[in-house]
Amino acid sequence: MSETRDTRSGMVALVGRPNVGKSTLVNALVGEKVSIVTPKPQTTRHRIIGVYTREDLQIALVDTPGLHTTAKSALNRVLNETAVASLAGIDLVLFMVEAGRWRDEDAAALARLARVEAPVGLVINKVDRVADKTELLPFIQSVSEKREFAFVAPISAQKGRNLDAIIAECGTRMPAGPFLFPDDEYTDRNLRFIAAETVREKLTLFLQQELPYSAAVEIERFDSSDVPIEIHACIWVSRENHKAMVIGRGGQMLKKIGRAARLDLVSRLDTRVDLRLWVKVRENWIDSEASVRDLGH
Ligand SMILES: Nc1nc2c(ncn2[C@@H]2O[C@H](COP(=O)(O)OP(=O)(O)OP(=O)(O)O)[C@@H](O)[C@H]2O)c(=O)[nH]1
Ligand SMILES: [Mg+2]
Repeated sequence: MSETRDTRSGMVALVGRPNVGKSTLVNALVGEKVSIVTPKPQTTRHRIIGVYTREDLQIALVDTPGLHTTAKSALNRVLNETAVASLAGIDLVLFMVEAGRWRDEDAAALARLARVEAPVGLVINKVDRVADKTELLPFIQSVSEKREFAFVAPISAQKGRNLDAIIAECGTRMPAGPFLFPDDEYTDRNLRFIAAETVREKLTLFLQQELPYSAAVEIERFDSSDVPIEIHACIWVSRENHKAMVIGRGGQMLKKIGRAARLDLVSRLDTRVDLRLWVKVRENWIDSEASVRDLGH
């Protein structure tokens, strides 16, 4: 007789305004860098799945772009749409906020969950930043009253605090059934995507102001048939003066971005990587829905 395991498996979406720490939590739970993280809002631009697997349980954690209210450009609109569309077929939603900070954008993000049928858990992140813990309780109380939450979990995604509680709360709400992903797979994204995101992460980290939001990365060549793996990436910017900023004086900035991205990829792929970068201008691409979609969003 064949042996059947009692397993649970389901989908959990992380939702919240930009910068609350959704991607950090996905990475911490999965134990791998699935989704890029930067101190700047609107870092995540795609629906990215990170897979948590243990013997009897698999949770597909769906990272989403932060929901924002300043939906001025076509890119902004597409990001919000991506986040909301990610809620289809979800078993549980984690609504994430920052401890002690409730903003209009949090309220707007929560409002978008009004018609969601799945249970919604409240995750209060960055509790490590609250020095006086007595301030935490009234904050948790006031946010919990804003809708019916299945549970409340104060955590620090960055410091790894109380993450067991998240797994436990998610685990009990996952339907019984076979795993959705092979148990050695930790993301639904391929290396090509990961390479593009790694370049975008360094670009966002090293360049100030609004430039990173108007930059996209496209992989033009990805050849892993030999060592080193050969990757050619194009950084698309929306204005001519942005191109000069990305390249930097004497090409210094582009070199810095390339070096940091390459080192990251080498340690992740555990092999040598030959990464080449180009910068090209596509005028005002963030304002054109066709260009936004064309560049992979
Ligand atoms: N102090 C502290 N910082 C955190 C914690 N979790 C995340 N951060 C920081 O918060 C910033 C934003 O984190 P992300 O994970 O990129 O946030 P996000 O919600 O995915 O943001 P978007 O993708 O823009 O929607 C980064 O600088 C993180 O290092 C935490 O528990 N404590
Ligand atoms: Mg993110």
